[in-house]
Amino acid sequence: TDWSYDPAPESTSHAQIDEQYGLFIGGQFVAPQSGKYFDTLSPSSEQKLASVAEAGQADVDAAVAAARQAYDNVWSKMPAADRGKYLYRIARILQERAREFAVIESMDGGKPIRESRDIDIPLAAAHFFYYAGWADKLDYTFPGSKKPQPVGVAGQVIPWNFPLLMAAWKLAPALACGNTVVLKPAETTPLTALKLAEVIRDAELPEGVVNIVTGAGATGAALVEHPGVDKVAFTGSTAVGKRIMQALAGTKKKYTLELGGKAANIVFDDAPIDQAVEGIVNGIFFNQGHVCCAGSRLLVQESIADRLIRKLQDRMQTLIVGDPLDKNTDIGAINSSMQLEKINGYLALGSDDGAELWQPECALPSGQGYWCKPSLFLGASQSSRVVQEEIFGPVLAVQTFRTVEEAVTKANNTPYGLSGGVWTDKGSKIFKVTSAINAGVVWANTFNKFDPGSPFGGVKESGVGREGGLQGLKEYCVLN
Ligand code: TXE
Repeated sequence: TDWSYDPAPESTSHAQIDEQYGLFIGGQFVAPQSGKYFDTLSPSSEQKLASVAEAGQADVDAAVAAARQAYDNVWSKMPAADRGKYLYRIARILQERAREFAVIESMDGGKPIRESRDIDIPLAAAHFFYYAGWADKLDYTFPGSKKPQPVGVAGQVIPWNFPLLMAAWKLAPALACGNTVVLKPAETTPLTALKLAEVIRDAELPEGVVNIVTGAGATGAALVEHPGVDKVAFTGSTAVGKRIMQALAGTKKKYTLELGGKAANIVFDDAPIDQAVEGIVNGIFFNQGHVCCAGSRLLVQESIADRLIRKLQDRMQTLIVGDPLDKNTDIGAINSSMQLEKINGYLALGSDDGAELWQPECALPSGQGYWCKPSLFLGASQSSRVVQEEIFGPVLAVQTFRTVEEAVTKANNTPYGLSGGVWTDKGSKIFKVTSAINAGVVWANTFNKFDPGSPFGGVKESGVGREGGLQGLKEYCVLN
């Protein structure tokens, strides 16, 4: 689907970033009670973009109290069709301000403007449109249930790889069925969530229905562990997801966790090879590889391995690493110095694991910024760390296989189960392999395709529950 949308003529192309942002609580921007702020940087220039409030326990208490009040007095009691109207309004304003959001997303997070303009922002608006439509259609929708009830106050914690889109994934279904929300964006990319707070204010949502608290992990922990929160939704690392699960054990909170991945793109010898190369490139280099469902492993059938790898290397020679705001850029800046350090740690591992590191002769921007070349690990063994662990960068581990069974065994042999890809000309092979792969989503002859109507989520260490579609909505409902 082409999610792009011609912004309305009044659309601002110009990014307005304030010097300082407070917390969005009870419909207003307020100062943090501790008076503490932190800087958010541009990963391409390492320059400060704004200072942002750091929410402490008292601020989280205030945000949860505001959400509770809005839940009890207004939002859960409102006719469902009216809730839908508010969501449509948010979607429409996001479209009108699409260019501004795209520029800020690329400045704060480092992703290429082509991606934030054509994917992140329009798809975020599409999520609000999609769930707006569900708001008044929930009665009798779920088998055996008369009228689903909202869960209550949702505490939502999101990561830095798709800042606005993750906010939309979390907020839209929660609001559609009558929950109120406290949302915490990631500390390296808070700006589009704060801009979204402005949109929510401009859409005149009742005060306290959406509250946004910025801060680091401690703020997230205070939120998910807050006794006033009824439902937790988290997207982030498997390590933190496990910690949250432990903290919630014994409470009655509902939760969904969307965690890491290590997806295999499996290419059979009968695949359309040029199309597969494009899919592999999109699978691992989209958003610098900061994608939980990235196709970070390539499994290629031995008989075509040399030819496919040569074509892939030729294609990688054409990739441009550079300024996120330049429309020609394919790979932008790595999101943070910490993430770059993590990726470089894996690149340094390579030969120790018996794999051979290959990178194209591409130039990296000189001077400031966090940059990484697109990289391949050739001949990686199944037990190597580059095959087993989530790198979350533009790094592809390449292995070969001979039979369908070997491909499936290798694909399933990691702790994760979020996504996968199959490339073949044979429909029967598509059915056989997609059903044998133990993952939440498996694409065939394409990769990284999203739709608000499609549920997304993982098995094994990739998480619990689903987001998107009707299944994602169900996670925010109590069904009687
Ligand atoms: O993740 P964290 P990090 C993976 C990826 C990456 C690694 C580390 O492999 O390299 O995780 O990234 C908040 N209670 N993914 O350190 O810490 C935090 O403030 C509650 C995959 O950034 O999990 C941020 O808002 N919240 C992933 C969010 O959790 C806590 C996306 C994610 O940060 C918390 C991101 C706590 N105890 C990273 N500690 C995906 N599934 O797409 C931190 N946070």
